[in-house]
Amino acid sequence: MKARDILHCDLDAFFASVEQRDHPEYRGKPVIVGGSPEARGVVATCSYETRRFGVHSAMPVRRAMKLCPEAVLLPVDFRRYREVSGRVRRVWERFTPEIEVVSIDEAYLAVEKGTGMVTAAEIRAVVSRELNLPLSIGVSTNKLLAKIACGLAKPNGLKALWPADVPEVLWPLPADVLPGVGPKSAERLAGVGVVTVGDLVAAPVELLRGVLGNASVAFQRYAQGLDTREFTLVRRARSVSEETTFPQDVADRDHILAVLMTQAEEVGHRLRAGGAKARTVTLKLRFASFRTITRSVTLFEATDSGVALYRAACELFDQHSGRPPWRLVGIKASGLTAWEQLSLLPPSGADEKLRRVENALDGLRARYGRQVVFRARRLMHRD
Ligand code: TTP
Ligand code: MG
Repeated sequence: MKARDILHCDLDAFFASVEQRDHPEYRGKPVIVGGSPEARGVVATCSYETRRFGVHSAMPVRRAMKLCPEAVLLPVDFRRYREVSGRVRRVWERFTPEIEVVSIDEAYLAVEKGTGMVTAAEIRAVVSRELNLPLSIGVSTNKLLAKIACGLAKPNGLKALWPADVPEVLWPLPADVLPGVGPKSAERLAGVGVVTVGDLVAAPVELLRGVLGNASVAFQRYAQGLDTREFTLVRRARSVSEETTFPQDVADRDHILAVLMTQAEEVGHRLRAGGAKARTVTLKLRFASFRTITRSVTLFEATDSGVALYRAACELFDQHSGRPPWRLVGIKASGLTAWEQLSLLPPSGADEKLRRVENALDGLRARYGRQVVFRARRLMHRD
């Protein structure tokens, strides 16, 4: 398994945030989403304004309304939240094909080592800008530390928790920050003098066995920040794509090619970030008449190179460009293969050189964000 940075992404007060976004009059107010008190409903979630009053998920709504009488109580609109959840996932898929979806508002993403924080900041910016929702992200080298970091980042924050920070940051925290240590276990641990994560590391395993049973060894490993759980791709993106609808129809071939180059580089970057290569390149074109065509080509060898994707798209464009002007252009890379299945053919000298250039670009981008890298062609046509 290639070394990766792991992101744990979790939307803040998800159902309540969607309601606050769609109904500006609820913003900044305590909001509870849940069943009706008459039907003995429970709280699905509540906005952070409500949490100050001690209200939390799974609490009876009747009790919650006593704790926070001014709260706005809203019914659960699952269809809406599912739809929003799908949009959020599509944002995640723009950044990496390696996604482990955990729940309606939560996922682990694996990205190239060293790029975790920059990618996380970009994801948060996109979710804020395009979906107007607060998202917290924790970054580390394994799922456990990423999830804990996300909890520390909440609400609406970004935090890294690297293995080297474990003694200083993780050990002073209460033991129940570890996933799986619920309030009941925490109470019983406190009974034997184990209050913090650090106490858990230091405690003799026989002492813990009385409280946590057979899981004691696993929890002690967690307490040291160790986590060897596999990254399970519940849902691996089947394609990576980019498309652009122009504010005004474009009749200039060079302009189209410049946009395709930008898109191809973006798609190539995302493939490399996710450790995947694509076998098929699809060009999408929409004409002024709204007629839309897609044309594909299967490559001789799978690629993650922006230039190779661009070349294929360019050829497709020249074969199928039809009559200008164009309204939309897009590129899709599909037929994704993972690292293990890559070609065994040795790369040719030219490929090797290109690979070095693209690695350098990825490095720049990892350090300075996606805006830093422009090729001359893109600069010519930048809006
Ligand atoms: P969570 O991510 O656990 O909670 P949250 O997003 O509301 O708040 P935060 O992550 O900031 O702590 O759950 C996601 C959604 O799932 C939540 O908005 C509502 C729903 N949910 C329930 O319906 N019942 C529950 O008991 C929990 C925990 C969540
Ligand atoms: Mg959440």
